[in-house]
Amino acid sequence: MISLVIVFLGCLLPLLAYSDNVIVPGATWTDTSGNAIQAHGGGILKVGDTFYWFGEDKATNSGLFQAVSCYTSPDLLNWTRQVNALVPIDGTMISTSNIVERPKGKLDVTNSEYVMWFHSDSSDYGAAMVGVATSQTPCGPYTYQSSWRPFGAESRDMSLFQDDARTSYLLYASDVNQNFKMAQLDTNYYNVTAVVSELFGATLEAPGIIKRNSVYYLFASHTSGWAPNPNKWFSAQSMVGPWSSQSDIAPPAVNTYFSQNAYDLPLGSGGIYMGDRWRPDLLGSSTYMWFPLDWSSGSPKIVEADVWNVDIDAGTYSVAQGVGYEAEQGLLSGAAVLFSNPAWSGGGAVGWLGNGGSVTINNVQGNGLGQWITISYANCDSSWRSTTVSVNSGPTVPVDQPNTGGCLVTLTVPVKLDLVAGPNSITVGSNQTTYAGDLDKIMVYG
Ligand SMILES: [Ca+2]
Repeated sequence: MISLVIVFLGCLLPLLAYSDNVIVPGATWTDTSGNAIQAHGGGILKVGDTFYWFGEDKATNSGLFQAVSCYTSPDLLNWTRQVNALVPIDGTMISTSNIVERPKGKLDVTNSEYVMWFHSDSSDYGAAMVGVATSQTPCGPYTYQSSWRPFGAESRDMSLFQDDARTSYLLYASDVNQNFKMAQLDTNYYNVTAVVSELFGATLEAPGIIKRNSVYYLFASHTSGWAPNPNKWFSAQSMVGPWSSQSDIAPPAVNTYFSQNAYDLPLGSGGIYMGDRWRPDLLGSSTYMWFPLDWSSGSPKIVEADVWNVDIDAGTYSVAQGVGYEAEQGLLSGAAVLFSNPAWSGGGAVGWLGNGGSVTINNVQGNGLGQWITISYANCDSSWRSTTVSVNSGPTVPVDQPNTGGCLVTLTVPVKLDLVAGPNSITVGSNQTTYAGDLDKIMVYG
């Protein structure tokens, strides 16, 4: 009997540990082997019923080229790492002393060939080229072809947009990132044939396009290095424009929930914003910020979803409804102080956490399973903070807190915790010698 139980657990635990049925922006996402997903600045290619996610492997935290990874998934939730799609080649523009960013793969039906485009650059970003690689299979490995400047002009941040089976476009930041250009590809997808649109002086990066009801929606960030900014959308009836003036895809104060666009995937009558939460001092720990894109207001907006699910077949998404607990209702300890301001949820928050200050929120209802908790906080420093969280006086778990861009601007960060079924006490800010962000509230999911 005992051995039977052990065998059963041995089979069950990996499934519980590694399969996930929700998307939690900002969490460390793991693949089906339990390793952190390394696919930054990524792009999605769908072939049949399989999604392929290409991205930058930054596991060594270097900005220099290590590999373009390839992950596959049937559902956008569970990802299996495959062979690397592109690996460095000494003495070329894709050596380990150069830059390969924002890889995007498309199927060229003319040649039945997969073609990957990427930002190909020198380590000082002075070369400013595009690179192209080709393969007979979606994950590759791809064969590097060449790097060059489209029409002799600079190309840095870029993406591909496939309009129909035979028509694709390069979207790229050109001319010292001042002018944003869209150029049609040739039928092989090996080169560009003509610039079809140019947004002069737009200073855009990190582009993507979703075509919806025959309207083209361009999504892009502005230029602020690794730091986030309010990402924008533009629309046009045709790829040759004219393009609308820019509009926000999220409240500008939150800087796109501290993320930058990487790819935009159609989903039913809406889409999915796929962004990166860059962490420049620890690039490999940068996380993925995917949110539903919703057009119900008539224009695209990010749905602020801390925990959500997607149904590929139905083309729909569902946002988990959590239970909120206000920090100001908690028990303050040490140097912690109560802040009052109508800008906070519930009118209050708790500050001076860490360095001896903490707050304990009691009667947090748990279900006895692992649960996602999000911490809503403000950090008006110019750099990241971190906080600790502990359940029922148990071990403290560190949680990173990016700067929020304002002392009354809140963001959420997720952490998965084991709550007991019934009431729990959650303590924030204990056992740390740095100052945590000001705590507005926590939300408990599941
Ligand atoms: Ca509050």
